[in-house]
Amino acid sequence: MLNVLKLHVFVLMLLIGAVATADADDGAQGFAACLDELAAFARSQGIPGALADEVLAELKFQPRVIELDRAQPEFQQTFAAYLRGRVSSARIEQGRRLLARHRELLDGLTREYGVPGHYLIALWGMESDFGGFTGRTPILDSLATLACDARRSAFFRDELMTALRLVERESLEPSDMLGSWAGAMGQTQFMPSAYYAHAVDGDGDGRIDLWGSPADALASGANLLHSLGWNRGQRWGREVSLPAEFAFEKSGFEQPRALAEWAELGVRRADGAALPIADLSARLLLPMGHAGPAFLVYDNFDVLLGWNRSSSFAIAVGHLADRIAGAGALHAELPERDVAMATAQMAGLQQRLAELGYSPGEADGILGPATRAALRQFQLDHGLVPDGYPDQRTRSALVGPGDGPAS
Ligand SMILES: [Ca+2]
Repeated sequence: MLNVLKLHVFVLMLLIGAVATADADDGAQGFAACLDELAAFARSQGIPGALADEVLAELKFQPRVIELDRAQPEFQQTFAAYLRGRVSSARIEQGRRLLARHRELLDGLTREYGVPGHYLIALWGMESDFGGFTGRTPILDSLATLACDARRSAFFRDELMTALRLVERESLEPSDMLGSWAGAMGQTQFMPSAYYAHAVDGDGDGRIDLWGSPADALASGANLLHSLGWNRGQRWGREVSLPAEFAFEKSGFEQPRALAEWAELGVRRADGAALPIADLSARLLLPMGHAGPAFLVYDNFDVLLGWNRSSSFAIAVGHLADRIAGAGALHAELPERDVAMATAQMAGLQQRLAELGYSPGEADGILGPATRAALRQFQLDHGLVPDGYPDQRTRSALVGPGDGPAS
């Protein structure tokens, strides 16, 4: 029975063209064999054999890429540090200049795709500092190295295949395809699959060049957001102010409420004005807990999460877009005393929550929606402000005082 099963698995692997994986340790040797299998797989996918052989033969194993893929940040950056790093005054000013310079193109993109220009400029700034830095790693090397590594083999094999199709379709020179260590390319930092499916020719020269053409990058960003379901005429969300007495347990990504309901709960615009009257569903996010800024986010926030699954990223894009369009700084102070938590410390909190019967999700050291929901429940049960944020009081209640840096 076991042998039959093994045979089935073997046949299945042949059928799906499974690729042997090379350990970082046996590096180059396993890599050569893996490249042969990738070439065979490429042919089975209808990629011209001559092209695949020629491109793959030149690829080099990149041990540094494996190191970066394994690296866990020692500390999770605080939201305040993240936001300061990405929404700087220099970036806002350059964004405003570029918004003016590309006005005509951007207006056309808004008509066609529904996305206002300031969001496209903000994403351009976030991804590559407006084309100033697009990465220096040969991405075909990166993709092949990761495809030949066990951890995420199938995902990167498919991205490598798409990259080969791009070489053919866009007549790209493989050695010119530089990007991030994980294979993101050009001024929008698209993975090959996004480039292939969503990039468009913005300057009308008949080619899609995400490295050299700002117009192609901006149009491609607009097309991707449109494909992800951008709602024309709606914002990403906004900063809000909360009343002195507020039921913080109503916050969180998984708890949508009608805008009118938030207004009834006393939520106002950050400047104190009433919320707009609109038939919108919104969620209240408190990235730094009750002591930090509060945001109501709308459906377009989820569209930004489709670009990059990080709430900090999506808030930073939305806020940067607002600033580029002329808005002022956040009304709330970003708490200065907030200390970055070590990844291990955060994982310890998650483990403790699970031991106590809460459901924080995987103990990965990342403060995601499930962990925040578990923290809110724990805080409610222990008479703490239920904001889903592990401030010092909450950490002490969970694991006892004296654990980790005071904040
Ligand atoms: Ca073009």
